[in-house]
Formats: sequence, C-alpha cells, structure tokens
Amino acid sequence: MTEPLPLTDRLLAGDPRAIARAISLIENESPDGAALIGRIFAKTGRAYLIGITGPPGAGKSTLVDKITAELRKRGKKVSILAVDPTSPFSGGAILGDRVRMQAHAEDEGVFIRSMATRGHLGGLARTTAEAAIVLDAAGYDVVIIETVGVGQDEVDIVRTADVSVVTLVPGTGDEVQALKAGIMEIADIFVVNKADREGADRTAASIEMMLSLDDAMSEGWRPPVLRTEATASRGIGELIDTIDRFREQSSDTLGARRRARAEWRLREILGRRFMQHLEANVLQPGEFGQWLDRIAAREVDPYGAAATVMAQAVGHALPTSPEKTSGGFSGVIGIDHVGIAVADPEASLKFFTGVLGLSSDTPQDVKGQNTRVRFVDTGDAKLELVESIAPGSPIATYLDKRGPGLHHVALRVRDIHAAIVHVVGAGIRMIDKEPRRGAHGSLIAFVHPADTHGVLVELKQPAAPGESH
Ligand SMILES: Nc1nc2c(ncn2[C@@H]2O[C@H](COP(=O)(O)OP(=O)(O)OP(=O)(O)O)[C@@H](O)[C@H]2O)c(=O)[nH]1
Ligand SMILES: [Mg+2]
Repeated sequence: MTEPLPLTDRLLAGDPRAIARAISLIENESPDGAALIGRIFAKTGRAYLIGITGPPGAGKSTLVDKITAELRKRGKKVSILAVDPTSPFSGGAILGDRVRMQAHAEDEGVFIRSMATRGHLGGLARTTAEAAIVLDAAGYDVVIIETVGVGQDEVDIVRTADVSVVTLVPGTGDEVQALKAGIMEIADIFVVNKADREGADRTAASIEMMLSLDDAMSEGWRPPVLRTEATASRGIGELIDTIDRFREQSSDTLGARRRARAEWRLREILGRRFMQHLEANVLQPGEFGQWLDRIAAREVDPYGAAATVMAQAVGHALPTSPEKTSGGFSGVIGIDHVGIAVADPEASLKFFTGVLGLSSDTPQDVKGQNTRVRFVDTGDAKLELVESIAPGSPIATYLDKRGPGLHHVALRVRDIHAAIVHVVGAGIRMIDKEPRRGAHGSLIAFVHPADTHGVLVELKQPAAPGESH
C-alpha cells in the first residue's frame, strides 16, 4: 500500500475532494489552512476572477450557470464560489443554486462551492479570496464569484475579483438604487438581465446616462451596458467576449489592481491577527470589557485606552502625539520632578537658587494636602520643594519620621487613568485610586510605597496646554 499523497499535492493535481477539504480548512480559519495557502500561493495568479454581483433575484446564479456552460465550450476549466448570507446548513438559496447548477455536476471541468458569509459584511465570506487561491492552484482557468445580493455592501467584490459584473433587472428602479449603493463605482461591466421583460431598454438607457454624467469615465474603460436573458442563454457569448476585452485592455492595470487587493488583504489580516493576539496574550480576562466600561463612563478616552493596550502589547509606549517619548508599558514618558520635603523653605531655596543659580516659580498651595510647593527648574526634570503649612499634613508626618530630604519621584504619564488601571492590574496598590488635582492643573496619583520598595512614586499627567493656571 502506498501512502496517500499530501493534501497540497492532491490539490495541485486538481483532486476535487482535496479542493473541498482545503476550502473547509480555510473557511474554519484553521492554522492548517493558512499553512496550505503558504505552500500554494507562489503557484497561483493564473486564474481570472470574475465577480458577479447585483440585487437578490436578479438572475446572478442563472447567469453564472450559463457563463459556465459557454466557457466550457471554449475549453476553460471553471470554478464557482457562490456566497450565501446564511449558515451553510440553513438551506434555501444554496440548494437553489445547487439545483440550478446541476447541469455541471458531472463535469470534471467544473467545481462548485457555496460559502457562508457567517455575518461578514461586504458581500463576501471572509475567506472567499483564499478559496479563490485554492481554485487557482487547482488549475481552474476561471473562478466565478457570485456575491450575496445585498445591494449595499458589495464593494468587497472589487477587492477580490479581476472584473466586476453588476447585474440589474428592468423596471425595479435598481438603476437608481445602484447609484445610491455606489455600485456605479465598482462595475466594470453592467448587465441588464431579464431582457425579455418590459423596460430593459429604459433601464439600460438610464445606466448609460448616469455613466455619461460621470467625469471619471471620460477616459479609460467605460463600462459597457449589456442585455442578457439568462434563462434562454441570450447575450451570454457577448458578455464573455466583453469580459475578455476588459481583461485584455486592463492587463496593464491588473497588477496594480491585484496589488491594491493585496494591501487591503494584508491590512485586514494583520488587523484581525493583532486583535487575536491582544485577546489571547495581552489582555487579562475581562479587561477589554473594563476598558469599554471606562470609556463609556468617560473616565478614559478611546485613544488613551488603545495607547495603553498597544503599549502592553508591543512592549513600549507608542506616541499618541508627535512629541518625543521614551518607553514604558504603563505610558510613562519621563521624570517630571523629584520631590524634596523641606523643613526650612528659605534655607533650601537659598541653596538651589542662590548657590546653584537655578530659578524657581512662585509657591502654590495644594488644597486638601496642607502643603505648599515650589518648583525649581533644573533645565530637565524639576525639583519640587514641598513644605507643610498645617500640622498633621502628610509632609509634616514625613518630616517628623524621617526628617527633611528626598521625598518622592514623579513620573510623567500620558494618561493617568490608563496608568492607574495598568498599575492596579499588575497587583500594585495605589494611595490614590482616582487621580486628584495637583499643582498647575495637573492630575496626580501616588502609588503605595509598600509596593514600590521604599520609593514614593507619584504619577503625574501634566495639564494640557492652555489648561494650567
Ligand atoms: N424572465 C427571466 N427570468 C430570469 C432570467 N434570469 C433568471 N431568471 C429567473 O429569476 C429568478 C432568480 O434567478 P437567480 O439566478 O436565482 O437569481 P440570483 O440573482 O442568483 O438570486 P439570489 O442569489 O437569491 O440573489 C429565477 O426564477 C430565474 O429563473 C431572465 O433572463 N428572464
Ligand atoms: Mg444566486
């Protein structure tokens, strides 16, 4: 007995069961699916991706069926991805598509697959683009993608297909809808299907008119407006000829279109992966919800929350403003000042200003603390001379216990609420669980020295420019 060939080999050989298995792996977003894409990607890029979109019931599936028949006559291998808005098991539309496309069931040159959007917006399943890569690798010349006809969110097709065919029907005002939904911008080719019905000419004419109003259409490809009667296979040959013509004339820009698509895909995948990383490795259980609560309560703004989470994730603070910053998981961006408990303010001041020649600002009383503070400018971090102005103040207690001298170090933070959340989240106690007003309109909070190994640490968020007084 021989070992069964690996999935990749069977897929590249065009085995339909391997294709089905590969697409399932991708749909389930399993790591095996991603690995598979990695192995086959370099071999792809040959298939032409045709997107068929339009409102529900416009005849997209019928059209796809007939296009497939015509392409088979022309010797092409054709695969179809029919995107369905519901779960893969709930039925209706998929079953309808299956029955409609039954004619190709026995044809080895045709592969048909339904994909559920699973709530993903944009008219495509999240993994439709990857499924198309699988079909490309399996040797299909054409991948036809029929998108869910929601009318509003079909822009995804542009980011996935090489040509977008927008299908409309006569007399339903779809042409106006189309404009509203921005379909005008995404169509490379318009099809007015059900041309056997009354009003097809009028519908085609009004699309033509809208196109003529669009300045951007004046040069380059102007989307042709075709008429088809899918049920009777009328106009199908012309549609395929038009697709071929578009393919030929857009061959110069196909690279750019695919690159734009690659950018969109990569950004989307990175965004999703980064979020997954945050949820799995960075955020504590329930932390995300806590951020939401804090934002809802206006305790922290979404940018501040994002900056803190990002900082935790990448290991250093990311600047929210262009100002130069240093690292720090907690959003610490520097030493603001060093606090010095002074027993004799005049004597201290004489040393710093008189002897060292530094300048000091006017003293300020900090309400609720019974202290008076004076900042000495060193050219870098400041020195904060703190004196007691009433017995029993924290500084008075400190002076009694330890005498004058170094009292605390104040670290400047970008967002004090976020910093407190971070510190508390690390199991460190705060003296101030909520920030309070410090001197000059700043917001400050002290970390409990019992948890900081003997150093009294103040977190300080300076007043925003114009806010201090
Ligand atoms: N009269 C007429 N009926 C058509 C034509 N093409 C399709 N139909 C019918 O229109 C109905 C809808 O066709 P589908 O092909 O399922 O349309 P669809 O756009 O795929 O529909 P959804 O996928 O549900 O959005 C079916 O009953 C078709 O037989 C046509 O050219 N003329
Ligand atoms: Mg359909």
